[in-house]
Amino acid sequence: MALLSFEKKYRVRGGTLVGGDLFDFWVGPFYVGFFGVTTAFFALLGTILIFWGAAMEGNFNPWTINIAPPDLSYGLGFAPLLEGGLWQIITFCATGAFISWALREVEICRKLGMGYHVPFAFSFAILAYVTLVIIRPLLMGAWGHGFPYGIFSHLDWVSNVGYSYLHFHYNPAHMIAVSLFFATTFALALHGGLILSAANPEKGTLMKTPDHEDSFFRDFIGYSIGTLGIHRVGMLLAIAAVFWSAVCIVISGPVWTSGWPEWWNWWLDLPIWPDQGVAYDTTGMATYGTEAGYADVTGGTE
Ligand code: UQ2
Repeated sequence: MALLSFEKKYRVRGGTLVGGDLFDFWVGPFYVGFFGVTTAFFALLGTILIFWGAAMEGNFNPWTINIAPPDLSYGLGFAPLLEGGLWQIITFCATGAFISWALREVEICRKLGMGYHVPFAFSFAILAYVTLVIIRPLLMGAWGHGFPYGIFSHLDWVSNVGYSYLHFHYNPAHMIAVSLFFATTFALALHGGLILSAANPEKGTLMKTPDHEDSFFRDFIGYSIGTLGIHRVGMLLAIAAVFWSAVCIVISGPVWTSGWPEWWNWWLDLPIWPDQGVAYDTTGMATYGTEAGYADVTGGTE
Protein backbone atom coordinates (compact mmCIF):
# COMPACT_ATOMS: atom_id res chain seq x y z
CA MET A 1 0.00 0.00 0.00
CA ALA A 2 1.34 3.41 -0.90
CA LEU A 3 2.45 5.39 2.13
CA LEU A 4 -0.11 8.15 1.75
CA SER A 5 -3.10 5.84 1.32
CA PHE A 6 -1.83 3.72 4.23
CA GLU A 7 -1.77 6.79 6.43
CA LYS A 8 -5.26 7.78 5.30
CA LYS A 9 -6.49 4.35 6.39
CA TYR A 10 -4.63 4.09 9.71
CA ARG A 11 -4.68 7.67 10.95
CA VAL A 12 -7.87 7.17 12.92
CA ARG A 13 -8.95 8.10 16.42
CA GLY A 14 -8.34 5.86 19.41
CA GLY A 15 -5.54 4.26 21.38
CA THR A 16 -4.83 7.29 23.55
CA LEU A 17 -3.75 6.75 27.17
CA VAL A 18 -5.19 10.02 28.50
CA GLY A 19 -7.25 12.92 27.23
CA GLY A 20 -9.61 10.80 25.12
CA ASP A 21 -10.22 12.57 21.81
CA LEU A 22 -9.05 15.97 23.06
CA PHE A 23 -5.56 15.95 21.53
CA ASP A 24 -6.15 13.02 19.19
CA PHE A 25 -5.16 14.78 15.96
CA TRP A 26 -2.23 15.45 13.64
CA VAL A 27 -0.37 18.66 12.78
CA GLY A 28 1.06 18.11 9.34
CA PRO A 29 2.80 14.72 9.52
CA PHE A 30 3.08 14.78 13.34
CA TYR A 31 0.73 13.04 15.76
CA VAL A 32 0.01 15.39 18.68
CA GLY A 33 -1.82 13.66 21.55
CA PHE A 34 -1.78 14.70 25.21
CA PHE A 35 1.90 13.72 25.47
CA GLY A 36 2.82 15.69 22.37
CA VAL A 37 1.53 18.74 24.21
CA THR A 38 3.41 17.90 27.44
CA THR A 39 6.59 17.13 25.48
CA ALA A 40 6.42 20.51 23.75
CA PHE A 41 5.67 22.28 27.05
CA PHE A 42 8.56 20.74 29.01
CA ALA A 43 11.07 20.91 26.13
CA LEU A 44 10.28 24.55 25.42
CA LEU A 45 10.31 25.64 29.07
CA GLY A 46 13.55 23.76 29.78
CA THR A 47 15.28 25.19 26.72
CA ILE A 48 14.16 28.73 27.49
CA LEU A 49 15.41 28.36 31.08
CA ILE A 50 18.82 27.17 29.87
CA PHE A 51 19.23 30.24 27.66
CA TRP A 52 17.78 32.55 30.32
CA GLY A 53 20.20 31.14 32.89
CA ALA A 54 23.12 31.62 30.49
CA ALA A 55 22.01 35.21 29.83
CA MET A 56 21.84 35.88 33.59
CA GLU A 57 25.49 34.81 33.76
CA GLY A 58 26.24 37.23 30.92
CA ASN A 59 27.07 34.35 28.60
CA PHE A 60 25.73 34.54 25.06
CA ASN A 61 28.04 31.92 23.55
CA PRO A 62 26.11 28.62 23.21
CA TRP A 63 29.38 26.63 23.27
CA THR A 64 30.29 27.79 26.77
CA ILE A 65 26.85 27.68 28.42
CA ASN A 66 27.02 26.09 31.86
CA ILE A 67 23.97 25.54 34.05
CA ALA A 68 25.48 23.98 37.16
CA PRO A 69 23.68 21.92 39.80
CA PRO A 70 23.50 23.35 43.37
CA ASP A 71 26.52 23.29 45.66
CA LEU A 72 26.81 20.06 47.66
CA SER A 73 25.96 22.06 50.80
CA TYR A 74 22.34 22.35 49.63
CA GLY A 75 22.04 18.58 49.97
CA LEU A 76 18.70 17.39 48.64
CA GLY A 77 16.98 20.74 49.29
CA PHE A 78 15.90 23.45 46.89
CA ALA A 79 18.51 25.98 45.83
CA PRO A 80 18.02 29.64 44.78
CA LEU A 81 17.35 29.96 41.03
CA LEU A 82 20.80 31.19 40.06
CA GLU A 83 22.62 28.86 42.47
CA GLY A 84 21.41 25.56 41.08
CA GLY A 85 17.66 26.10 41.32
CA LEU A 86 17.53 26.57 37.55
CA TRP A 87 19.37 23.27 37.14
CA GLN A 88 16.74 21.61 39.35
CA ILE A 89 13.81 23.00 37.31
CA ILE A 90 15.55 22.19 34.01
CA THR A 91 16.17 18.62 35.23
CA PHE A 92 12.47 18.32 36.03
CA CYS A 93 11.55 19.69 32.57
CA ALA A 94 13.99 17.35 30.79
CA THR A 95 12.70 14.29 32.65
CA GLY A 96 9.11 15.38 31.96
CA ALA A 97 9.89 15.88 28.26
CA PHE A 98 11.67 12.51 27.90
CA ILE A 99 8.90 10.55 29.65
CA SER A 100 6.25 12.42 27.64
CA TRP A 101 8.13 11.51 24.45
CA ALA A 102 8.14 7.82 25.45
CA LEU A 103 4.41 7.89 26.26
CA ARG A 104 3.68 9.57 22.91
CA GLU A 105 5.51 6.65 21.29
CA VAL A 106 3.30 4.27 23.30
CA GLU A 107 0.13 6.01 22.06
CA ILE A 108 1.31 5.77 18.45
CA CYS A 109 2.12 2.05 18.94
CA ARG A 110 -1.40 1.52 20.33
CA LYS A 111 -3.00 3.37 17.43
CA LEU A 112 -1.16 1.14 14.95
CA GLY A 113 -1.61 -2.06 16.95
CA MET A 114 2.16 -2.55 17.19
CA GLY A 115 4.36 -3.84 20.00
CA TYR A 116 5.92 -1.41 22.45
CA HIS A 117 9.53 -2.20 21.53
CA VAL A 118 10.51 1.34 20.54
CA PRO A 119 9.29 3.04 23.75
CA PHE A 120 10.68 0.11 25.76
CA ALA A 121 14.14 0.65 24.25
CA PHE A 122 13.91 4.43 24.62
CA SER A 123 13.02 4.02 28.29
CA PHE A 124 16.53 2.69 28.87
CA ALA A 125 18.00 5.92 27.52
CA ILE A 126 15.71 7.81 29.92
CA LEU A 127 16.87 5.51 32.74
CA ALA A 128 20.51 6.37 31.99
CA TYR A 129 19.81 10.12 32.21
CA VAL A 130 17.63 9.77 35.31
CA THR A 131 20.33 7.64 36.96
CA LEU A 132 22.88 10.44 36.45
CA VAL A 133 20.82 13.42 37.61
CA ILE A 134 18.25 11.95 40.04
CA ILE A 135 18.92 8.40 41.29
CA ARG A 136 22.67 8.78 41.99
CA PRO A 137 22.35 12.29 43.53
CA LEU A 138 19.53 10.95 45.77
CA LEU A 139 21.67 7.99 46.85
CA MET A 140 24.64 10.29 47.54
CA GLY A 141 22.57 12.85 49.41
CA ALA A 142 23.02 15.96 47.24
CA TRP A 143 21.73 17.29 43.91
CA GLY A 144 25.24 18.68 43.48
CA HIS A 145 26.29 15.22 42.29
CA GLY A 146 24.30 15.67 39.06
CA PHE A 147 26.14 16.73 35.93
CA PRO A 148 26.08 20.35 34.71
CA TYR A 149 24.20 21.33 31.55
CA GLY A 150 26.76 22.66 29.11
CA ILE A 151 28.75 21.32 26.20
CA PHE A 152 32.23 21.64 27.72
CA SER A 153 31.13 21.67 31.36
CA HIS A 154 29.55 18.23 31.14
CA LEU A 155 32.74 16.92 29.54
CA ASP A 156 34.75 18.35 32.44
CA TRP A 157 32.32 16.68 34.86
CA VAL A 158 32.78 13.28 33.22
CA SER A 159 36.57 13.63 33.34
CA ASN A 160 36.60 14.82 36.97
CA VAL A 161 34.23 12.12 38.21
CA GLY A 162 36.27 9.53 36.32
CA TYR A 163 39.56 10.64 37.91
CA SER A 164 37.98 10.83 41.37
CA TYR A 165 37.81 7.02 41.14
CA LEU A 166 41.45 7.05 39.94
CA HIS A 167 40.88 5.13 36.71
CA PHE A 168 37.28 4.70 35.66
CA HIS A 169 38.14 2.15 32.97
CA TYR A 170 38.86 -0.33 35.78
CA ASN A 171 35.13 -0.16 36.75
CA PRO A 172 33.91 -3.66 35.80
CA ALA A 173 30.42 -2.44 34.84
CA HIS A 174 32.03 0.26 32.67
CA MET A 175 34.08 -2.49 30.97
CA ILE A 176 30.90 -4.46 30.24
CA ALA A 177 29.11 -1.33 28.95
CA VAL A 178 31.97 -0.32 26.64
CA SER A 179 32.24 -3.88 25.27
CA LEU A 180 28.49 -3.87 24.60
CA PHE A 181 28.71 -0.52 22.79
CA PHE A 182 31.46 -1.94 20.55
CA ALA A 183 29.43 -5.13 20.00
CA THR A 184 26.41 -2.96 19.05
CA THR A 185 28.34 -1.07 16.38
CA PHE A 186 29.85 -4.36 15.19
CA ALA A 187 26.40 -5.96 14.83
CA LEU A 188 24.99 -2.90 13.07
CA ALA A 189 27.97 -2.80 10.69
CA LEU A 190 27.48 -6.51 9.86
CA HIS A 191 23.74 -6.02 9.37
CA GLY A 192 23.99 -2.76 7.40
CA GLY A 193 26.74 -4.22 5.25
CA LEU A 194 24.81 -7.43 4.61
CA ILE A 195 21.60 -5.64 3.62
CA LEU A 196 23.38 -3.17 1.35
CA SER A 197 25.41 -5.96 -0.26
CA ALA A 198 22.21 -7.87 -1.10
CA ALA A 199 20.54 -4.69 -2.35
CA ASN A 200 23.51 -3.73 -4.54
CA PRO A 201 24.41 -6.76 -6.69
CA GLU A 202 26.55 -6.67 -9.81
CA LYS A 203 25.34 -4.20 -12.44
CA GLY A 204 22.48 -5.57 -14.53
CA THR A 205 21.54 -8.35 -12.05
CA LEU A 206 18.51 -8.66 -9.79
CA MET A 207 18.61 -7.68 -6.14
CA LYS A 208 19.40 -10.63 -3.86
CA THR A 209 17.11 -12.21 -1.25
CA PRO A 210 17.26 -12.98 2.50
CA ASP A 211 18.29 -16.52 1.52
CA HIS A 212 21.46 -15.03 0.03
CA GLU A 213 22.02 -13.17 3.32
CA ASP A 214 21.61 -16.38 5.33
CA SER A 215 23.88 -18.30 2.96
CA PHE A 216 26.59 -15.67 3.17
CA PHE A 217 26.94 -16.11 6.92
CA ARG A 218 26.50 -19.90 6.80
CA ASP A 219 29.32 -20.07 4.23
CA PHE A 220 31.38 -17.61 6.25
CA ILE A 221 31.03 -18.72 9.88
CA GLY A 222 28.70 -21.74 9.64
CA TYR A 223 25.85 -19.87 11.28
CA SER A 224 23.21 -17.32 10.41
CA ILE A 225 21.24 -15.74 13.19
CA GLY A 226 18.44 -14.95 10.73
CA THR A 227 16.70 -11.85 9.49
CA LEU A 228 14.54 -11.46 12.60
CA GLY A 229 17.29 -12.68 14.93
CA ILE A 230 19.79 -9.99 13.97
CA HIS A 231 17.28 -7.34 15.03
CA ARG A 232 16.69 -9.12 18.34
CA VAL A 233 20.44 -9.25 18.95
CA GLY A 234 20.81 -5.60 17.94
CA MET A 235 18.09 -4.44 20.30
CA LEU A 236 19.41 -6.61 23.16
CA LEU A 237 23.01 -5.39 22.70
CA ALA A 238 21.98 -1.74 22.55
CA ILE A 239 19.71 -1.93 25.59
CA ALA A 240 22.30 -3.89 27.57
CA ALA A 241 24.98 -1.30 26.71
CA VAL A 242 22.85 1.51 28.12
CA PHE A 243 21.75 -0.57 31.13
CA TRP A 244 25.35 -1.35 32.14
CA SER A 245 26.27 2.30 31.64
CA ALA A 246 23.66 3.23 34.21
CA VAL A 247 24.96 0.47 36.51
CA CYS A 248 28.58 1.61 36.18
CA ILE A 249 27.84 5.16 37.33
CA VAL A 250 25.25 4.33 40.01
CA ILE A 251 27.67 1.99 41.78
CA SER A 252 30.41 4.66 41.71
CA GLY A 253 29.87 6.38 45.03
CA PRO A 254 26.74 4.72 46.37
CA VAL A 255 28.37 1.26 46.37
CA TRP A 256 32.11 1.71 45.78
CA THR A 257 33.92 4.73 47.21
CA SER A 258 37.60 3.94 46.60
CA GLY A 259 39.47 3.94 43.33
CA TRP A 260 38.27 1.38 40.79
CA PRO A 261 41.74 -0.21 40.34
CA GLU A 262 41.49 -1.21 44.01
CA TRP A 263 38.27 -3.13 43.36
CA TRP A 264 40.35 -5.75 41.59
CA ASN A 265 42.07 -6.64 44.85
CA TRP A 266 39.34 -9.27 45.29
CA TRP A 267 41.43 -11.28 42.84
CA LEU A 268 44.59 -11.09 44.97
CA ASP A 269 42.49 -11.64 48.09
CA LEU A 270 41.17 -15.00 46.89
CA PRO A 271 42.14 -17.76 49.35
CA ILE A 272 43.54 -19.93 46.55
CA TRP A 273 47.05 -18.43 46.37
CA PRO A 274 50.04 -20.14 48.03
CA ASP A 275 51.20 -18.51 51.27
CA GLN A 276 53.96 -16.07 50.45
CA GLY A 277 55.60 -16.00 53.89
CA VAL A 278 59.38 -15.53 53.72
CA ALA A 279 61.82 -18.18 54.91
CA TYR A 280 65.61 -18.32 54.85
CA ASP A 281 67.77 -21.24 53.81
CA THR A 282 71.02 -22.29 55.53
CA THR A 283 73.09 -19.78 53.55
CA GLY A 284 70.86 -16.89 54.67
CA MET A 285 69.24 -16.62 51.24
CA ALA A 286 65.59 -15.56 51.32
CA THR A 287 63.24 -18.18 49.88
CA TYR A 288 59.50 -18.08 49.54
CA GLY A 289 56.97 -20.70 50.47
CA THR A 290 56.03 -22.86 53.40
CA GLU A 291 57.37 -26.19 52.28
CA ALA A 292 58.48 -28.40 55.18
CA GLY A 293 62.15 -28.03 54.20
CA TYR A 294 62.15 -24.35 54.91
CA ALA A 295 60.05 -24.58 58.02
CA ASP A 296 63.10 -26.05 59.80
CA VAL A 297 65.37 -23.04 59.37
CA THR A 298 62.71 -20.57 60.51
CA GLY A 299 62.04 -22.60 63.58
CA GLY A 300 58.62 -23.89 62.71
CA THR A 301 55.79 -23.25 60.30
CA GLU A 302 54.66 -19.66 59.96
C1 UQ2 B 1 22.73 -12.80 9.94
C2 UQ2 B 1 21.50 -12.40 9.31
C3 UQ2 B 1 21.22 -11.07 9.08
C4 UQ2 B 1 22.21 -10.09 9.42
C5 UQ2 B 1 23.47 -10.50 10.04
C6 UQ2 B 1 23.71 -11.84 10.29
C7 UQ2 B 1 20.34 -13.51 7.60
C8 UQ2 B 1 19.85 -9.90 7.50
C9 UQ2 B 1 24.44 -9.41 10.39
C10 UQ2 B 1 25.00 -12.29 10.98
C11 UQ2 B 1 25.00 -12.02 12.45
C12 UQ2 B 1 25.48 -12.88 13.40
C13 UQ2 B 1 26.12 -14.15 13.04
C14 UQ2 B 1 25.36 -12.52 14.86
C15 UQ2 B 1 26.29 -11.41 15.25
C16 UQ2 B 1 26.30 -11.29 16.76
C17 UQ2 B 1 26.96 -10.35 17.47
C18 UQ2 B 1 26.89 -10.41 18.94
C19 UQ2 B 1 27.74 -9.28 16.80
O1 UQ2 B 1 22.94 -13.99 10.16
O2 UQ2 B 1 20.60 -13.35 8.94
O3 UQ2 B 1 19.99 -10.75 8.56
O4 UQ2 B 1 21.98 -8.89 9.19
